[in-house]
Amino acid sequence: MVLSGGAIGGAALGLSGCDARPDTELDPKSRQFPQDFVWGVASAAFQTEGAQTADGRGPSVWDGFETLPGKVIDGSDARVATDSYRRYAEDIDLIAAAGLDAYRFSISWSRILPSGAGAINPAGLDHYSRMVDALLAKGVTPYATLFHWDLPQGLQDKGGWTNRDTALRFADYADALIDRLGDRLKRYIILNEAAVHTVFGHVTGEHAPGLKNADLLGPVIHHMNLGQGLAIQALRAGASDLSIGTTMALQPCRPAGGSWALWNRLASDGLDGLWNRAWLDPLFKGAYPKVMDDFLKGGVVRDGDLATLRQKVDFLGVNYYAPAYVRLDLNAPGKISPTPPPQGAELDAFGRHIDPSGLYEVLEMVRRDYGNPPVLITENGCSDPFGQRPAVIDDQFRIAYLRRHLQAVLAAREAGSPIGGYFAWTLLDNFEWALGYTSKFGLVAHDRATGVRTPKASYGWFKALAASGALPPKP
Ligand code: IFM
Repeated sequence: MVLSGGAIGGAALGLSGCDARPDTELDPKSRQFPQDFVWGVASAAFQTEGAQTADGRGPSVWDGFETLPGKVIDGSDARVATDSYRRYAEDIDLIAAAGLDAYRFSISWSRILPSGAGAINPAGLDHYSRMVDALLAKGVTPYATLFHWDLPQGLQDKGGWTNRDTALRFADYADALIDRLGDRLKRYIILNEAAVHTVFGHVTGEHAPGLKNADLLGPVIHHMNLGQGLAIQALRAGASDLSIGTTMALQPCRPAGGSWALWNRLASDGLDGLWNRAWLDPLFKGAYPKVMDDFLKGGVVRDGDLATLRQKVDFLGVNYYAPAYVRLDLNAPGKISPTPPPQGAELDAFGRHIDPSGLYEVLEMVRRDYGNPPVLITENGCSDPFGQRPAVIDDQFRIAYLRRHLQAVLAAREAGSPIGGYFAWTLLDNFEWALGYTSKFGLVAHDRATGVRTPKASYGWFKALAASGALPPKP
């Protein structure tokens, strides 16, 4: 990762307990989740829907990006994906058959407004209306994410999130949704992992729109935060009985070399500011962390904006996979470089540290620094080994991953975090962005040749957990 010099401008020295803790230190007193705990699975439109030209959908930034040579490692695309635009009823059957309470999916902005703004496409709204009805008919509560990285290409052509106008258009989109779906769709998640879209889409260029310019960080971050504030206002103006949240990819940011590596602490504190706090501070405090000062120079933030960014949310969505390890790198344009996890750390298929205590740590941060809001774990899960074909059906490694992270959730609840639900990522093996289909996160395998869906061992395990609410101990 490469971030501009501003990234470390506000970094403060000082130690915060940031080293991994063994699972045994997170042993909860009780392994029982409460009766009203929400069990669900999560997905995203671009990764599952396919049907990219159906019913008047306009292109998103990912449509063009996925066709560029070298951008998706297996040369694949999401033109069909899991075909869930057409086969959503089968997906819903799987969710209902597992006895899950909720389905978190995302809405494709360019199905509703094909060029991102202007005329509404009723056929796009009809699709999600049918889907919401189908979920409700099966007793599954829909949670809709408004933005999961698939910005309409029409808006990208005008600067995308670097352009303040995109924030206003986002509010129009929210308005169109509440107008048509608000009588039945009551739970909304505004942004998904805005930090990932910002950094990988605008700084490293690994995701759409494929830009590589750290100077864009300030405008992109601010306009996404602004769009979020305006969208929340639009939703609340349309209905008074909504539950609205937003989802962040929270990561403990750890210095290479451990807590005493003071130089590297400059980098890890800088990353914490940009990755976590540049989103949490505006929402909960109406301010940006100091690290953002350099990035926001030149009038990006206008009078009145900060009040718009600070909105009441009914929950914070936390996505967690792994901690980030970084070092100070004066020769890198950004001075922050990613480093491998410490030697001996247990790694996932991405080479990331499998560390449930990192989840506990970010929940602790939310509790301590942001007023302890209600939390939903809106994503957590792990991939098969890269390139694994066919998918691992007896996926004991995934069961272990889920169990260990849910143990951290129980421990965080006992420490006082009001965590009301957990959504596994994801229902079906699907299009994993730049990794194409080489990475499989599903509780259910998807055969791309036939479309057949085959539940894995983890699906059965999660089903039993949702039924009992009792987390099994380590076998
Ligand atoms: O597939 C992604 C998802 O789109 C966002 N969160 C992380 C998942 C796994 O990498």
